[in-house]
Amino acid sequence: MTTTIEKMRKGSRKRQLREARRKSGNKKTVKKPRRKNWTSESIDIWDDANYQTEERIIPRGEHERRRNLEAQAFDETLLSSELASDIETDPAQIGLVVEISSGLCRVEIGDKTFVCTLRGNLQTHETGYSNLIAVGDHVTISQEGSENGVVENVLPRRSILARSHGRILSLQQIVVANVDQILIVAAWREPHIWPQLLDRYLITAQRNNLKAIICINKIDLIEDQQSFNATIQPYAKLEHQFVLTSTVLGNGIRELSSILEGNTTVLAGLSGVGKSSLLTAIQPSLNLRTSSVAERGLFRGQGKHTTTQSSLWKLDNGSVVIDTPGIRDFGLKGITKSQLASWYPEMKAVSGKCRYADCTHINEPECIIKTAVETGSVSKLRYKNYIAIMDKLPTS
Ligand SMILES: Nc1nc2c(ncn2[C@@H]2O[C@H](COP(=O)(O)OP(=O)(O)OP(=O)(O)O)[C@@H](O)[C@H]2O)c(=O)[nH]1
Ligand SMILES: [Mg+2]
Ligand SMILES: [Zn+2]
Repeated sequence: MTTTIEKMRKGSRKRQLREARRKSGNKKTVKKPRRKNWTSESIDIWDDANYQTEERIIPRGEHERRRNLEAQAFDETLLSSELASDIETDPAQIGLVVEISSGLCRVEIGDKTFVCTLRGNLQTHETGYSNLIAVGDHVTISQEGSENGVVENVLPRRSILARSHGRILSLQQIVVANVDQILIVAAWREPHIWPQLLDRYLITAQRNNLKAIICINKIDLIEDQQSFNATIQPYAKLEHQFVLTSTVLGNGIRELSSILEGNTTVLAGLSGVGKSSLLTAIQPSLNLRTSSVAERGLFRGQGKHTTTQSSLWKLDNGSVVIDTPGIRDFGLKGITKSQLASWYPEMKAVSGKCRYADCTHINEPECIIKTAVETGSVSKLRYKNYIAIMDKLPTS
């Protein structure tokens, strides 16, 4: 609801800015950010091939000029007015970002949802991130009509899940914000389980200080119990919650529901593993879009996503979940070869006992990790993945 007082506030804000611009002698109008259609075809998929950045490029110095201008305008008049404190503390204006698409976002305040643009003076500049807001963010908005608004500020985050930027190596993209835990979903088949990816996700969870839960879905597709056990046992042994599910047979759904209860959880996993299906199995009324690998018409379903945007849902059991499009990789940027073992808790536990202090645990003699692999206290599968991941890391 746009109250008269808010309209007045907006009107006077514009007047103040106009006046300040006139005084500073700069007649140029500040361009509004490009508005894209909410329903536009462009999709925000975190797959390297399709990756798009929302970073806007502004001329050097423009950011500072705008800040000075605002400061100048508001120094003069607003400070003593009651309106200023009103803007900062009005709890009705703080909302939760539940979906983002091409520069627009949906913000929930109570039982209302507003489609919002971002205030032009918000910049990614020097934040180290390629995006300004993410699903799960708490933001302040000013309303424009009953269904629209403008995001004015992003409130401090208690946690983030980030991934390496596809093209600009020094940047990271915030995938979601303010979550407690990450549910790593893999399918036993369709798409085929890929243990190395599980290890990469586990490293990402640790780097983001998020509790990780491993979920192996589609256990109705187990064709050989022995080979299943051999593959998943190393993961069941880790100190993470571990759940086996089938949305077809109903296995593990109640257990998964209680793991989510009371927490904010982001689901991550390849496209087609069944993330949306699991959420719908927990709460059928969600009825999230899902589609089979065959329907996608692609081998292993790795190229086409059914879920195309992250979206936040509040479930009846009191949990908050964020469904994401298939994320192939979070990137391990910043980890060097000599640090990799420290992200494997079972290796870290015995580290420092090798003959060489900078042992990479591959070819060096008298290596305690290699001995641990032989005796079985470090799994052969996890160690094999360790070597494969190591191969792609920089030396220092
Ligand atoms: N056999 C079997 N199929 C499943 C199971 N869970 C989901 N599926 C099927 O797997 C396909 C993909 O499921 P989705 O839930 O769309 O997968 P997703 O992970 O959300 O995929 P994206 O949205 O593309 O990231 C659908 O056809 C589901 O019916 C399961 O436990 N067993
Ligand atoms: Mg999905
Ligand atoms: Zn070693």
